[in-house]
Amino acid sequence: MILAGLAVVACTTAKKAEVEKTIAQQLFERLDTLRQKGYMFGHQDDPFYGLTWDYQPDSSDVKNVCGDWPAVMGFELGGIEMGDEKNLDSVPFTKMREEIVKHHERGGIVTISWHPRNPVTTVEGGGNAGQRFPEGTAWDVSDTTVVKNVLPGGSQYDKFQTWMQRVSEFLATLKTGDGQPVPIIFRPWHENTGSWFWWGEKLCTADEYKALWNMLQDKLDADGFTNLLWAYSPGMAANLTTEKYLERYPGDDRIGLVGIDGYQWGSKEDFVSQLDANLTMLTQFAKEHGKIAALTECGLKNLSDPTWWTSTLTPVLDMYPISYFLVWRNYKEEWFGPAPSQPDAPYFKEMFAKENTLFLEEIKD
Ligand code: BMA
Repeated sequence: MILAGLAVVACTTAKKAEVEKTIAQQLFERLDTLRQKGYMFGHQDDPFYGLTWDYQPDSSDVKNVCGDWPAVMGFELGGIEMGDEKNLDSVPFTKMREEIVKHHERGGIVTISWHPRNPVTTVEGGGNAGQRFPEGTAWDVSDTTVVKNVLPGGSQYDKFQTWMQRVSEFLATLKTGDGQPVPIIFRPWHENTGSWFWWGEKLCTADEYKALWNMLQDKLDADGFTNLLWAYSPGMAANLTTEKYLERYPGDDRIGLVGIDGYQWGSKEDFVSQLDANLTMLTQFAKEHGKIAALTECGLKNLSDPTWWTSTLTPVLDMYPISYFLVWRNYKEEWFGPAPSQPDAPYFKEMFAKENTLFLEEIKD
């Protein structure tokens, strides 16, 4: 009897734990399961604009090439901190909210990045007030004390608290019709081992970087977000060893997904060998630390080699247990995704047809 009673208690507890899994934990498990089928394709700003269109309902260059939506869609918060109505790439935040919820409801996965302006050098009104790139933007590295200045005791502390509050308020609106928060891979402070953003390697110490990370994470935790799977993603680099990766890593208790951002800017050979070496390190790291690995950003600008998808990228990705790769946006002057009637479209379709590349239809529950 006692034993039976205990069994009931144990069973109820297990059930409760199941029920109490946070949305972020459930997302982690979903990614972990899907990874066994293959790796997902992701595209930044997919539903907003493409090479020949802007803001048409239910459109997507990817879908117009292969017939399916990307499994993962990336969205960008830059500008929300200023209270702007549109992000730094002119996407209205109201549209962004709609498309985030829509993609989640059609069974897709959402990831969010943030390129906040430089709190020291921006002026009130930011780009809209006439500041010219890179002045005042995330890419403005003219002042090397920005991170220090947003931390407690710094001159920009109060301003930055407001900026984080605006992020929090936007994230709080990402809910389905019945009030359920959308699961999100949240990926702030990325490419931090380079020095092109104000939170980059030469712009702050490792301790300052971690304090910056923690300040944002602690704030959003305190605000009650349990739907954010936190992703850490330095840039691909020749020297990206495990030690290097760990130098600014916020810690196993803070991170669910580990990534790298790696573009091909030079030769195919250099890209392939660096990607290969970095993914070896990353997937080993993920295994040892119990994390999901992903190529959180990648691409070849304007697909200058149309065969890139199948000749360069996937032969490397096929060798590693990554969750997804995401290519950046199809901006008319600089695009990383496929588009109809572009020379890379047939190669993209070939990649789409591969068994282990996952698009929306293959990941829906
Ligand atoms: C960059 C470029 C910029 C854009 C930024 C944020 O890599 O695409 O044009 O503003 O990402 O999306």
